[in-house]
Amino acid sequence: MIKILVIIPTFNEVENIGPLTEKLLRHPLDLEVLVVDDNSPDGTGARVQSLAGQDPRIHLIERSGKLGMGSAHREGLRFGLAHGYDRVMIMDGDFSHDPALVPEMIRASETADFVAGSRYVPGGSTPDWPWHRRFLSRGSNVLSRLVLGRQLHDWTSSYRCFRREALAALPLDRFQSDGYAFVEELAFAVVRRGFRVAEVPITFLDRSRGQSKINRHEVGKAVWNLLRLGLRRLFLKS
Ligand SMILES: Nc1nc2c(ncn2[C@@H]2O[C@H](COP(=O)(O)OP(=O)(O)OP(=O)(O)O)[C@@H](O)[C@H]2O)c(=O)[nH]1
Ligand SMILES: [Mg+2]
Repeated sequence: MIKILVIIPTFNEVENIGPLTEKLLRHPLDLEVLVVDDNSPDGTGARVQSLAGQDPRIHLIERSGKLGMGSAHREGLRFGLAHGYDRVMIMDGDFSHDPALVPEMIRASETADFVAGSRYVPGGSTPDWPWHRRFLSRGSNVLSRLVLGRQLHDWTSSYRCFRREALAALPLDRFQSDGYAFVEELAFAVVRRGFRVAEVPITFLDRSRGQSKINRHEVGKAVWNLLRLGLRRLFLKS
């Protein structure tokens, strides 16, 4: 059976992380979970540590403070490479990404090097969002398709699955963004290298517990990063 790692970055997800890891580990797959926690004040790290004591399939990287979601993804991806997993997945720790879709993402990865859970292919949706949030996300994906390419319909989704070989080809140390912008930068690096991509439709639900961490500063940084990647695409053809 293929070895799967699911990375979950967390900052204050103490109510979500237990039920989420439980659902993930119930799949009849050779699957392990890595939580990358940024010393959450609500005690997420301690909760995960106690879960890890009961189940060796749960791993924890505890960092000193809030270093950003993108840098947590990066740290998790490095762990995945170092420990020989065949597939490395990433998902949010707030149930916005349905853990029941893991087998479908893994199936899609049989013929794709990179699978994105997508809100913007037929069957995908964001039913909970007010119009302004839809507008922002849709708008940034329209822009991303113009700037980065048409290979993906959802460049900013952080529900993902990598085949090991694709991940190993990426220069993880050279990525410049640490926050939400990293998500796009990573997908762009995959596409630029000509890897096979696939999208699985997802219904993105709002978190029912805990607080949102996205803010205007992060959105601004993501827009700036998009422009930077676009310029690179224009001037560096490789
Ligand atoms: N390790 C780490 N995880 C983070 C950080 N910021 C956010 N996260 C986690 O990244 C995932 C996505 O963040 P969310 O706060 O849900 O952001 P969002 O999904 O854009 O916003 P909402 O769904 O509206 O709450 C969640 O699991 C967060 O706990 C961070 O600085 N460090
Ligand atoms: Mg969320």
